[in-house]
Amino acid sequence: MGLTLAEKIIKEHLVTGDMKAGSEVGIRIDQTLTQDSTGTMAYLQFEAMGVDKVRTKRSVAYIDHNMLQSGPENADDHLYIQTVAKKHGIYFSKPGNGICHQVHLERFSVPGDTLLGSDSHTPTGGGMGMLAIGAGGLDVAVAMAGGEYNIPMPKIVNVELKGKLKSFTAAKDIILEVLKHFTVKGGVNKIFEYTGDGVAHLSVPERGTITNMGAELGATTSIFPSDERTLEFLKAQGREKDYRELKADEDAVYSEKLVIDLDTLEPNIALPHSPDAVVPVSTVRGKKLTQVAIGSCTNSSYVDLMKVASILDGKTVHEDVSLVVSPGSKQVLSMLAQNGALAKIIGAGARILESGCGPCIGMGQAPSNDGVSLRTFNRNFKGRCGTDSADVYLASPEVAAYSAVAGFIAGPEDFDMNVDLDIEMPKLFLVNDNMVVKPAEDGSSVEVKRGPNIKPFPKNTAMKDEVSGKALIKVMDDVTTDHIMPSNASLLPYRSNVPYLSEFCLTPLDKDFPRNAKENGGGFIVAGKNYGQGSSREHAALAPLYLGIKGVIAKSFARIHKANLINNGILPVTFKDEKDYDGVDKNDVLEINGLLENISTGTLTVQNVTKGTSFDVSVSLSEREAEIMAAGGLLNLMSMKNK
Ligand code: MIC
Ligand code: SF4
Repeated sequence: MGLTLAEKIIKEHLVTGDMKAGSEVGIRIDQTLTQDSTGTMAYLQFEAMGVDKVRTKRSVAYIDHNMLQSGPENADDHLYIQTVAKKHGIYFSKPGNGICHQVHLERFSVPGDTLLGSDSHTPTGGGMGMLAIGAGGLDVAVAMAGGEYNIPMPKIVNVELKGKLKSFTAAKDIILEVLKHFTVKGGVNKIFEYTGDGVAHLSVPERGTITNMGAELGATTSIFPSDERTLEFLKAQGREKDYRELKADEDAVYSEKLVIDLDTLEPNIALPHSPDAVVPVSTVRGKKLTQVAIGSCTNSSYVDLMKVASILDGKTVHEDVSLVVSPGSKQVLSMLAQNGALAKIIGAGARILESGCGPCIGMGQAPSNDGVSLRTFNRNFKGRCGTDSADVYLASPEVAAYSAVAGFIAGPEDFDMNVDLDIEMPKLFLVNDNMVVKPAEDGSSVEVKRGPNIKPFPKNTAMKDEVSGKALIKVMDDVTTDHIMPSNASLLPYRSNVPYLSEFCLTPLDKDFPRNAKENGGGFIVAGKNYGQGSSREHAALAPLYLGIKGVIAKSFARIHKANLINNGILPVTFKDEKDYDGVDKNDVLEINGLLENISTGTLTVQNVTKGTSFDVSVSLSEREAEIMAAGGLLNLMSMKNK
């Protein structure tokens, strides 16, 4: 029986376990990436492991999330990351060099390598035929120290692309179509593997748009084959030597299959407030806009922005619309500047932001109250843009540019068919890596600079046999990490300061949660399905840990968040019977006994002391995870083992 491409790469990197869907495998990691907002924690944790030099082939620390420097906090963080990187063998990508995923695709990605990144959109590298996975900072720190990375062996889903996109449809429309089909819950513990004759018509950056936003499916990752188009991209980046052909066997077996006909695909749009609320653009055509934002790690490649420039050429952005454009990397921005496309974009009345995450993570450009924003990004969760009452739609750069001029969401009937959107990927990109600082050959004399914003991370204590406490909050399905640990312009500078951040934990859902948790000495979180979807931010586990949260009882979990809870010794359990969710109310006192003995059996009983009832929950942990839980978190376990 043949292997899928993902299986081949896992097999090549397999350290422990057997590749049976659902059972845990440990894989060797070739490359890591971090960004500033998760990076500080990851490097503090790495330092705690006492390893001099990273043991990966390539590790890169990017600064792209928080670059406003509205106070000294994030400049301090950047300095910490820069010095810690230099000392320990890590490349450092300076602020302004670009968004981690875009730059990594351009300059560091290698087909067939494994990449672990402390950011949920790390799967962008799947566009290059890498097995690229997002994880919490601690898992990335372990990988930098040479440790394996553990995941439940995913099921492999096949998405077959047939035909060729019409000139005004885009890679974004493909991934929106996949999201419409599978939803934000549909990808957990699955890898999406793209095949079919349509693949050959997509360039590496276009493939990157698709694998990037595969994160919104909750998927482990997404991957494309490495083929002629991959070689073409690597050649254009002056990295031909990194090429290797890779594809699935002809007789590979997939667990599910979706076929998308590119010839008939129409432009899509995701409605507020979820990336899977996808409809054809034509159904919301005419909706008035106040803002259009083009950029993010999903859609800010050279070709994306060249299309935008062609559409905007000689036009004027509608008077009621603010158009902001953030090119994905220094490479993209300099090429647009050199060939005149930037002048076309500026000429139309766009505002140019630096190459970074910017508005995507709420660092500036919050829309007005009740504003309507159309963005080329990957997430539109309520409040993420910085304005609770705003409505955010997600679409392709083409739709965004036409809409900016029209002043409303534009449908195909508003597109100017005379504009040539058949933009070829350049034969040679402008390569200038002078914003990438190399690590020291010998880091022993490099001094790591720690500003006052860098506080120690909280640590748990060994698991006790009995845990009890109040249900401090009861939340609905699809709670995102943006709800658990909001990230906006005022909070992002404090990513190295968990005590401060914890004062905002879960406040979008319950203003009193942090105070309530502290007053009660901690307790439980009760949740619906897909708890913790969205980002990889470990802060969504660290802040609850700081507030004394002992366990989360949910209908189901998002993969990365569940791993982050376990790594920090917070018990993640699921209702055996989902109906029991209805029987728990906020402030009920809950108790779980016999944890030490029963944690590996798969079932625990929760006593609802307030109601005098009880219900069963499942605890699905691998042996390794049960060991981590018992030690009160991964760092405790590692230091116990090192003694
Ligand atoms: C995001 O898109 O939400 C982020 C900000 O990039 C996060 C990482 C973080 O919270 O720092 C992610 O996607 O993992
Ligand atoms: Fe940055 Fe947005 Fe991409 Fe996250 S999703 S890495 S915030 S651009």
